[in-house]
Amino acid sequence: MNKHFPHVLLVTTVFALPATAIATEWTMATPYGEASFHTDNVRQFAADVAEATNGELTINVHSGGSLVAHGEIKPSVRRGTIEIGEVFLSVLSNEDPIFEVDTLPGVAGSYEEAYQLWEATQPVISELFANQGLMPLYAVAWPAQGIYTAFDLNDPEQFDGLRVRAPNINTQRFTDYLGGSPTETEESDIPTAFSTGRVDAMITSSSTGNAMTAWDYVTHYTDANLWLPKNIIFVNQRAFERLDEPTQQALLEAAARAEERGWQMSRDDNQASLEALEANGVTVSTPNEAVAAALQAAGDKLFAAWEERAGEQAQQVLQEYQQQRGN
Ligand code: PCA
Repeated sequence: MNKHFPHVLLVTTVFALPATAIATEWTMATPYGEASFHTDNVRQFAADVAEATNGELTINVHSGGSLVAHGEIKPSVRRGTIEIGEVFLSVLSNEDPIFEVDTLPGVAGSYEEAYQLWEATQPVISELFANQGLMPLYAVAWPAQGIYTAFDLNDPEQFDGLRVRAPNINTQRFTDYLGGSPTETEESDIPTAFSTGRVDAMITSSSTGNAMTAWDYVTHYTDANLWLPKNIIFVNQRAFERLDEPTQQALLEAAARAEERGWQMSRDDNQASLEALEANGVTVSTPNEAVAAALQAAGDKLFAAWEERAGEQAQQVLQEYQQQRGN
């Protein structure tokens, strides 16, 4: 330290900072826990953004609904209380039926089709978000949904009165049509729901079964390939506009990479999770004929009910997707 000119050091330090060094910090809320590949992907996305902007934009990720509950994430980003969030897209179905088109059976039964469906619906979804001052950044599919039970599911009558945990309204309807009794439960509440006997079964993916150590509660996973629903990551439009142009670009580029990486992570995590389930003693199988027929009948009903709810725009988007897919 220069005893005679202490201010020299101070002045040098201040001037050493670049003119644009007012770093921005964003708060991000996600609904799924640290064991989810979606959260992994979000964390990599945040790290990419920090690196590409030299720390000008830092995204602080709060996973598992720890800061904001799932249902409050979108309203909070809308209000600007937090800048960025992730939700399970189909939980927005009460706002518009287009948000639940990825939780309908027979629409997209593979990753390729699920991605085509995302491409087909993205413009409408972006428009609906934009009307609320929000901007989607990317979306990533979960592995196909299946059914976890504490017995070998081989007869549709086993659905009678079965208390099934479901992640969204359409899965609840589907459960209803099968004769079961659905309960909507957040991922983080799954262990309590089983341990307190509130549910006997659940519909979700291999990934969530693995992340939630399903083998603690169930013995069988019926890999029914019901549908591949998505999570969507979105930002408050005004917060985005407050960023300078290079930072906006860096964010969008990191989002594009996160989308590509996320879909691959989903495929890989599906494989790894199916193996983990089996390694932990869960029997994994596909539905037998009788169960498949019951799932098909419930699925047809679900689809018909959606068509009735859906407006012209949603139906048209679905038709365009189906034509592109070659149906
Ligand atoms: N996991 C999430 C959504 C769909 C999935 O596979 C859940 O069950 O909550």
